[in-house]
Amino acid sequence: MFKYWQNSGKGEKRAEKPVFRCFALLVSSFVLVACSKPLKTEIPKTNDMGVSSEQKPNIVWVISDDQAFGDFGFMGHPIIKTPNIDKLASQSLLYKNGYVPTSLCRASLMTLLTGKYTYQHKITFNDPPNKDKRARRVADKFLAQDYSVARLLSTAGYKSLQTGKFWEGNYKNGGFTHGMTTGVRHGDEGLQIGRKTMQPIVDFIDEAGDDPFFIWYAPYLPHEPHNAEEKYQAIYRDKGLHHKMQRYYANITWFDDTVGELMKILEQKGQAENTVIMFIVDNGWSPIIDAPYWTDYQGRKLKFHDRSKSTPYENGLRTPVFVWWPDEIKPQAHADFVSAIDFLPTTLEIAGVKPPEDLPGLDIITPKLAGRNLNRDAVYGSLYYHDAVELGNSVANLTHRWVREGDWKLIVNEIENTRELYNLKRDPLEQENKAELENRFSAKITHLENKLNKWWNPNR
Ligand SMILES: [Ca+2]
Repeated sequence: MFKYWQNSGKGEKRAEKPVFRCFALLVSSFVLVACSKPLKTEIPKTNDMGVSSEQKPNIVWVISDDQAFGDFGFMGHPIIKTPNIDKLASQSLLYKNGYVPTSLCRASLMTLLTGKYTYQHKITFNDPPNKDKRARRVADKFLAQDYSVARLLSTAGYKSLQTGKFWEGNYKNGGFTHGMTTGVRHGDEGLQIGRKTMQPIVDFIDEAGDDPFFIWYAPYLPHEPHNAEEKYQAIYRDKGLHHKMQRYYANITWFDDTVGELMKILEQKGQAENTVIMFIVDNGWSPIIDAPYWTDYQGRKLKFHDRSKSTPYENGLRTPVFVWWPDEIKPQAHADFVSAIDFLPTTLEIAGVKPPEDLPGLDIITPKLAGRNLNRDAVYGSLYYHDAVELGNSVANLTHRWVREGDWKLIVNEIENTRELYNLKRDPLEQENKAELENRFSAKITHLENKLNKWWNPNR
C-alpha cells in the first residue's frame, strides 16, 4: 500500500528512491555496455528527471473552480477545512505565488489546455458574440486546431480522460481519448464528476490498462451552486459567518473531500505510487456581502465580490500551485512566480515529450530539483469581456492588462485608460493605488507598462 498518502509526515525518505534508481540505472547501463553481445533491447532513454520511456508516470491535474487563493488550510486560512489538499500540498513542490493570466473560467482553462496566453489561443470569453450557437460551434473548434495537453501526451502513449469543466465542445476537440463532456457550454455530463460520482475515473483507470494516463479533474466545485450537503454546512454553522460565506466554505470542504476520494481511487488501483498530481485554481472567487451585485462593462449583474472573479485583483488571479510527486520531489515551498501557462511544458517534461518551441511557459520542476530559481522576473495577463464582441479578436475584446514584478503590480484598464499600481507586500488587499501619486511613482509605472507592452503581442 502506498505509504506517502496514507501516512503523513513520512516524506524524509523520499530522496533515497530516485538516487537509488539512478544508481541502479547506471550500474545496469554499465553492465549492458560492457557486454560484448548485441543488445536485445535498447537501454531505456531518460529525460532530465530520470523518467525512462518504459515507466512513464501517470499525471492528474486537479483544477479547483472559483476559489480564492487564501481559502485553503495550507494557505493559512483560520476557518476553512481542506485536510486532503493540505496533506498533498505539504508533500509537494509548492508555489504560493501562482497566477492565472485571465480570471475567467473558459479563458483560463483554455490556457491550461494549450499552454498559451489568452491572446494566443483566442478564447478570451465564456460566451461568443450574442451567445450565438453557430459562433459557439466555430469557437469550439479552436482547440481542435491548436496544441492540447492530451494530444501531445498521446504521442507518448498516454490515454487521457476529461472530467468536469470543459468549454471547448466535445472532449475529442481536446484530443482526449476518453471524456464525459460532449458539447453543451461548460461541461454537461462532465459536471457530475465530484458532485455526483467518481465512477468515470475508476472505469477509465481500468480501461487504460498498462498505458500511462492523464486525468483532467476539473469538478464544478467549489463553484456555485453552493449546495453542499448538511455535513459540510454543519462545520461552518455557529461561527458567526454570513450565510453566503458559510455556504461557500462548505462547498470548499466538499471539493476537498472529492480530492481525498480521488487519491483513494489511485491507491486502490495501485497507481498512486506512479502518479504525479498538479494542482491549480482556474480563477478566484469571493462572496459579495455588502451589496446584492455589481455591474460589469456589459451590464451583467455579478453576484460575487467585485475584486474577485472576472477582475484583475489578487482574489481573481492568484492561486496556489503544487506538484505532488513523492518519488521525485521532496516537500518544499518557493516564492517564485508561476503561471497556468507552465502546466503544459511541465507536464510534457514529466512525460518525456518534447514541447512545441513557441510555448511561453516554463518547466517548474527541473530548476528546483537542481537548486535554481525559475528563469522569470514577472508574470502577465489580460482580461476581456465575458461575452466576446468579436470572435478571435483579442484587441477588440480587451478590458485590462496586468503585470506583477517583485512586490509591484500594475493594472492597465483599457476601457477607462487608467492605471493602478500596488505594492503587494505592504498592501496585499490592493487598497492603496500608488498611481494616484503619479509624480512619485511615474518611473515605476513607465517601467512596468513598457514590460507589459513588450509582452503583449496579440497578432502572433
Ligand atoms: Ca472558474
